[in-house]
Amino acid sequence: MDLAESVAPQYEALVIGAGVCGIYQAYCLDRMGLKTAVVDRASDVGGTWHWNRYPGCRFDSESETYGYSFSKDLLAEWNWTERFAPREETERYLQRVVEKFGLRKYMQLQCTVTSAHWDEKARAWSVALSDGRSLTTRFLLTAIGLLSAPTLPRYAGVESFKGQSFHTYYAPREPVDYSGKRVAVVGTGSTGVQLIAEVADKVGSLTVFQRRPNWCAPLNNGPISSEEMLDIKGRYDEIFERCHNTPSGFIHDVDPRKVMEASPQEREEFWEKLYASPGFGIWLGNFKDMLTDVGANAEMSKFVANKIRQRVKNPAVAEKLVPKDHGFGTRRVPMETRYYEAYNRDNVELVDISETPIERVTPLGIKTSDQEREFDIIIYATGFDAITGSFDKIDIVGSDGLRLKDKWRQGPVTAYGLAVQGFPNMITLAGPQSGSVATNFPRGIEEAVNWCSGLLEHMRKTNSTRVEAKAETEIAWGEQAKVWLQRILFGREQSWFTGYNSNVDREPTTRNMIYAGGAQRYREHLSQEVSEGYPGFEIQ
Ligand code: NA7
Repeated sequence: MDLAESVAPQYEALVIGAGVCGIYQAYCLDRMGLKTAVVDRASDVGGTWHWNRYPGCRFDSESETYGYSFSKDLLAEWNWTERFAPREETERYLQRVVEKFGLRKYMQLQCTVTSAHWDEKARAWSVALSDGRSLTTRFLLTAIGLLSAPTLPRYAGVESFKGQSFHTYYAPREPVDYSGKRVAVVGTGSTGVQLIAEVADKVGSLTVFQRRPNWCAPLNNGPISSEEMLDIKGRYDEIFERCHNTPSGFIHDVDPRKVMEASPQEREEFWEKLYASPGFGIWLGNFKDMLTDVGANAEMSKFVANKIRQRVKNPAVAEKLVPKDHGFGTRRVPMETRYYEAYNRDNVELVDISETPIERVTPLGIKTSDQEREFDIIIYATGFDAITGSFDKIDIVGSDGLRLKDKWRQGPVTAYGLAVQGFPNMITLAGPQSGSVATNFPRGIEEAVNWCSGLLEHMRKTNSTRVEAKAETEIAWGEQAKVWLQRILFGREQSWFTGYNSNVDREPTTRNMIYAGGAQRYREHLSQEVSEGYPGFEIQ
């Protein structure tokens, strides 16, 4: 179709992705009465919670902080059954939201977007799908997830393995029978840690291939009784208010003291309490300088190292599990349930591949520099080309033939993580440098979706059909992102938050991927844009 000749694009808004973010955006578009489509390559809604079917998958957000806050009716209806809900429950929750608010009619599933090209004359995006169709839309809203481009290791022979093998993201829908099987897990990030702890007592043998250990801390999960759920329902306003006022959008807020302001005994007691408490408190509710000061961080790391040494019986194995190259919390802290105890089992072996590197995957198993081990199942918990990886998979071409992939080649460049100069009418809802990355995800995306919906409403009221971020807005935002990242120890470490991934063709340097200034400051930036009439954007 020649867009220039068409009266209007087929859709006013096209959302890519039917996960947590896309579903809420669809709800807002529905309420605004815009002609909407939501496309997703999966066979059902749920995004992350549709895909990651590996054993042990669950979130590390307190369940009552993970649900949407927009509907009192929904909050009153839904019962979470565990402090930290498993994948299956969250998937059911998202499916229920879609049914409850009549959003199914917008969903076009098993539709992979292959390209999106901006047509200046039509002021619309032309979106190509893998099934051969092409859709046109005024606004393109990406809700493609932070971790939806899984990466396999680039070892020789990965394809040659004769047993069953999969990346955790693509774990089979059908239950896998682990009993009596010789299972290998490669990778010890949050995913590997959940998986290892869950399957250790269900397999014949488990061999963990660890490149770098992470600092893990107990999740302290437990059931939510019906009385507790009733109590939570009565406190939702207070719970969301609290999340609204922490930098991370979680219920955990930093302690106003510095590490060295507390006596050794006070420190020990505080850390013991955090270690025994549910969730991210130990990471995000710690002393205020724990994540910014090397000395303060080293004290905390010593405390956690001792916990690992106490929990792992074999001292040589314990030493391999204690990170030596980074401090506690300077990479994402995997939350665990009896993870370290898994290594006390006779059927579990830890292979330190920094000492004996993997040379290749063979038809029968994995060959390290010292021996070949045979397996029935190999599970790759090797992470993602995070945040920008799923953008790179779509051929996104803006005005003047500019490719997003090229623009972001040296790292993302954005206005508030939500828009990109040269890519009009595209809102990157959970994009790099947005407030959704380093936060309790549903809290972050509600902010982004509300802002986006407000912008679309503003454009409707002013009869505008084109919005584009200004170059100076991007420059200023890039500086903001850089400044905040440099203030935290996190910014110096190689992890997915800083764009590191050894399995993709990219310099292994840290990238300006996240905005670490905190949710409150981020909100202020967005509110200011609105109250001042969007000065950071060109609206026509
Ligand atoms: P992560 O946190 O990126 O962890 C990936 C793990 O896989 C990590 O231990 C890596 O070791 C390891 N890895 C990656 N590539 C290889 C190769 N080639 N060989 C051996 N080991 C490798 O991903 P997750 O899926 O665990 O977690 C992602 C997020 O999901 C998590 O933060 C939560 O927010 C939810 P490395 O440390 O790079 O040496």
